[in-house]
Amino acid sequence: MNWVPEVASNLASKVDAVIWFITVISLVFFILISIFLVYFAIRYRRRQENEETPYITGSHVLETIWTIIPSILLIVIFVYGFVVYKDMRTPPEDSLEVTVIGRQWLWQFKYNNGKTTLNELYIPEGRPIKLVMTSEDVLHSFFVPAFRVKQDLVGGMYTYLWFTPTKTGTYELYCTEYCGTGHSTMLGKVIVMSPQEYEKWEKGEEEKAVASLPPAELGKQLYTQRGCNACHSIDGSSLVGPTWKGLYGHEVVLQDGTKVTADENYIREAILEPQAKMVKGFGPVMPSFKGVISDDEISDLIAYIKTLK
Ligand code: HEC
Ligand SMILES: [Cu+2]
Repeated sequence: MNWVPEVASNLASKVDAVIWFITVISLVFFILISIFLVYFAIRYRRRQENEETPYITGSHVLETIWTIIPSILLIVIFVYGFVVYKDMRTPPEDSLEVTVIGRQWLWQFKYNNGKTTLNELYIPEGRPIKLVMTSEDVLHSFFVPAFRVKQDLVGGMYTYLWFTPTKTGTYELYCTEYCGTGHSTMLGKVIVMSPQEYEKWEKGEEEKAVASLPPAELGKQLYTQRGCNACHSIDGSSLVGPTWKGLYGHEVVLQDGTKVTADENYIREAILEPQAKMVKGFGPVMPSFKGVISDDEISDLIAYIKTLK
């Protein structure tokens, strides 16, 4: 049985240690107090009619003991927690910085090499990572259980957190601040790569390997990678945005009542300037993907949408 999530950062075991420390102390006292409670209830129960409770004036020794021991324990808990907290709030000087932008309802990551990714954070193993975070709209909260880090993203200011990933792999990223209709789909992945793999990724060498897939397949991957799935279904149901099922080649009714046929150019414009033509019955919540999604990727997405009849 897993009591706590996987341990995949340098901070994770420290946080776990504090939690176990507090949990064990609490358990010991809980059991001790429960045993005495039951024992005393039986031992000093009323045995006969008219039995009078004795008048007890107290014991200085006992009172001193049960004041001082818990006080010391609480101070130890505080100091231990504070030391770990201080560590978690102090990123090393040589941290690799990534900018995180939260918006309804996706995660955007910006790297020093100019790359931008959506809903997928790429980082190397074994290096301290500092995330500098902000929100474009409401409060969001960045939470990766395997790293034991959680921090709010607040509009108009920067917050940060840091950790050193200690294991390669893919880890779940959650938004843990209720941020509107799409909150539950505001999920992401943290991809921890070996330093060699990361170097390749930074230079963009791995993209060629993927490009051998057919466009519609690539588009299908982009649908989740770029976070379109947070708002668009492919099965005909309406989420925050209209479904993509049967979109291509059909007429779309716009807010002003006019109709347009959803062809390649319509879809392209919808991605780059979502508010240029508003679909009837939907709000202006789709973020522009200008500068985030390349022309190639738009073509792949269109190819994918074409397959959704
Ligand atoms: C935050 C929610 C949200 C996300 C994320 C989102 N969209 Fe949208 N999208 C909408 C909404 C709402 C509309 C309808 C209003 C409008 O036209 O802007 C829409 C409309 C569209 C349309 C026109 C659909 C139609 O039925 O006419 C296309 C095409 C589209 N989006 C593509 C994308 C692609 C591609 C992505 C991912 C790269 C994406 N969207 C991500 C909310 C979203
Ligand atoms: Cu959120």
